[in-house]
Amino acid sequence: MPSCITDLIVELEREPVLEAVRERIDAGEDPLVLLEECRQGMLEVGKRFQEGDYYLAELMISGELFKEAMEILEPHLAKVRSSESVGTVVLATMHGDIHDLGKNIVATLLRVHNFEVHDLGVNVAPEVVVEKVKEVSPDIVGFSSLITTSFESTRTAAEMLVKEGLRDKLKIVVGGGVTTPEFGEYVGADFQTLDASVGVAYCLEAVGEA
Ligand code: B12
Repeated sequence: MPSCITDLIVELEREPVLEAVRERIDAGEDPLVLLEECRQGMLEVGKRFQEGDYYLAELMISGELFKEAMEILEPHLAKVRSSESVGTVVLATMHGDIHDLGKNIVATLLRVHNFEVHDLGVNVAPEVVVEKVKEVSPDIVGFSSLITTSFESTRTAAEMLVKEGLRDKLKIVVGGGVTTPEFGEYVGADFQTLDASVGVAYCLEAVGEA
């Protein structure tokens, strides 16, 4: 059953979305529940885009709207944060892909759980990932993938980590709307998920904090 926030996002109703998010967060609702309702809305927007009912303009508006909703939720997600680092994560959206909303959520949630996060941004070349891994020796490398054009660069980055002898010292996690367990295998990842919270739980387990 789609929630009110999900429906409002699909209809691109900016003010009502932001109002509903504010009201429900003020009423003490779990920010992760609200985040998931927003994400469901984005999935439906994507479906309408794919079916030709929405165009790029609607896709862009939904992206901005989602970002604004996250600005309201983020301080509430960050509330539980303390200070001691439990591990290091390098995050990237790889070459060919400029989607970053999901990656940014993962970064926030990881920081909430006291990971040191090095977010390399979007459209990242595989070499940049390798350089960062050499520099910060992370426990985990996370790739966010929302479009099939970034599949090859993601795999290349993972292969380069193997060639450089860095792969055994870290876990690779992939996530993002178009990823599947098969994509995880293709990349040689240790874990794949469509859910940021599940991904963070895996990362905590990987560093012995679960
Ligand atoms: C918003 C959006 C945009 C915005 C992006 C804004 C931004 N700053 O990110 C804009 C308008 C820029 C955009 C552009 C395009 N888009 Co677009 N976009 C979307 C849309 C509607 C929502 C994506 C989104 O942000 N969802 C909300 C977030 C929160 O969800 P999420 O990313 O999945 O993240 C969650 C989990 O997956 C997980 N997660 C994500 N990353 C990671 C990483 C790790 C390590 C872990 C553990 C977890 C994790 O955590 C998040 C929370 O749980 C999707 C539809 C869809 N089905 O996803 C299409 C979609 C991704 N776009 C698509 C397309 C085709 C495009 C364009 C090519 C359109 C065009 N003709 O120009 C361009 C791409 C340009 C490029 N090279 O990248 C297609 C991709 C199709 C495919 N199979 O490859 C989709 C699927 C739409 C569709 N159904 O056709 N898009």
